[in-house]
Amino acid sequence: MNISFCCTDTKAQPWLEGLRAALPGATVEPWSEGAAPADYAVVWTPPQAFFDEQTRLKGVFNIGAGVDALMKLRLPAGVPVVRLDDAGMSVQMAEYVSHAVIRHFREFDGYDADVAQGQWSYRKPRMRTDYPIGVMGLGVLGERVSQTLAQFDFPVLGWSRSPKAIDGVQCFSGDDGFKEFLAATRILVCLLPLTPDTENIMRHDTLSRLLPGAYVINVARGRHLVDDDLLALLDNGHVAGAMLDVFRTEPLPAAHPFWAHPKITVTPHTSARTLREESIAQIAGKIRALQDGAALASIAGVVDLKQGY
Ligand code: NDP
Ligand code: OXD
Repeated sequence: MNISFCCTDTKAQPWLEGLRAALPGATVEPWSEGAAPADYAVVWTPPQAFFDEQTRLKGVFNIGAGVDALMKLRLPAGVPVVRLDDAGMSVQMAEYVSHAVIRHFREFDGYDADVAQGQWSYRKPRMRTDYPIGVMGLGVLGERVSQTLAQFDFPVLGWSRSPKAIDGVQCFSGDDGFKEFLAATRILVCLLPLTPDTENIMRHDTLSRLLPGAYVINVARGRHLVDDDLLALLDNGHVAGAMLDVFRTEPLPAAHPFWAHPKITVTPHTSARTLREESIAQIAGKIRALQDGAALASIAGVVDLKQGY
C-alpha cells in the first residue's frame, strides 16, 4: 500500500515517521511531481497537480476539519474524502470560545487597561441573561462549544442545516430558523464550514439582526465574514467588539484595519490546532478499516461532496 503525503505549510518529517510507525508495511512518501500514484493520500491544501497524477486513489485524508480548499479542486471521481473528526480539536475550540465569551462578558480587557494605569476599579456585574450566545454550526465542534457555554449558565442557541436536539441549547435550523436565531443572539459564534451557502454569511444585513451591543467570534473561515460590514457596524456601535481567529487572507496583511482596531482581538488561526499524534492515529485507524473492507458509512468524517462539508 502506497501513501502519499502532500501537505503545504506542514513539517513533513514527523508526519511521515508517525504514519510509517502506525501503518507498518505501508510505503509512506512525500509527494513530488511524477511520483508513483498512491492508494491513499494525506493532504492539506494540495495543488491540483497532485490530484491530476492520481489514478488509483482509494481515499483522501485531510489533516484538518475544514475541506473548503479541497472543494475548489478537481478531485478524482468516486474517491472518498475524509476530514478530521475532532481528533482533539473540539476541546481546544471550547477553550477558545469560552475564553472569548468570558473575556468580553466579564470586561477583562477593561480591567487590564485599568490595571495598566495602576487603577483599582470595579464594573457593575452583567446579567448572563442579557448575553445570549448563538452558535452557527452544530457539528463536531459547534456541539461541543455550545454544550460547554451552557455549563456557564449563559442562554445558548444553535443553528444548523438540519434540525438538532442538544441538551441546554435552543436549536434552530435552515433558512426559516435563521432570522429568529439571529434576533435572539447577542454573542455570535461562527463554526460553519465554508461552502457557497455560508460564504459571507456574516454581513451587514445579518449582523444588523443581532441584539444591539453584539459581539462576534469567528473561528471558522475568513470568508464567512464581510470585513467592511463588521467595521461599519463597530463604528455605528451596533457591534461592540469581535474576536477573530480566521481571515480572508492569512497571515492577516500588515495594513489590514483589524490589527489595530481597539474593539477587535486578532489571533493567528490557532483556535483549534491539528494535533499530530491524535490525527495520525485517527487516519491510520481509518485506512486500516478501509483496507479490511469496512463500509464507508462506518467511517466518521466522510465528506458529503454535494454539500461541500
Ligand atoms: P461539521 O461538518 O461537523 O459541522 C458543520 C455544521 O455546520 C453542521 O452542524 C452543519 O449542519 C452546519 N452547516 C453547514 N452548512 C450549513 C448551512 N448552510 N446552514 C446552516 N448550518 C450549516 O464541522 P466541524 O464542526 O468539524 O468544523 C466546522 C468548521 O470549523 C470547519 O469546516 C472549519 O472551517 C472550521 N475549523 C476552524 C479551525 C480553526 O482553527 N480556526 C479548526 C477546525 C475547524 P448539519 O448538522 O445539519 O449538517
Ligand atoms: C481546520 C483548521 O479546518 O485548522 O482544521 O482550520
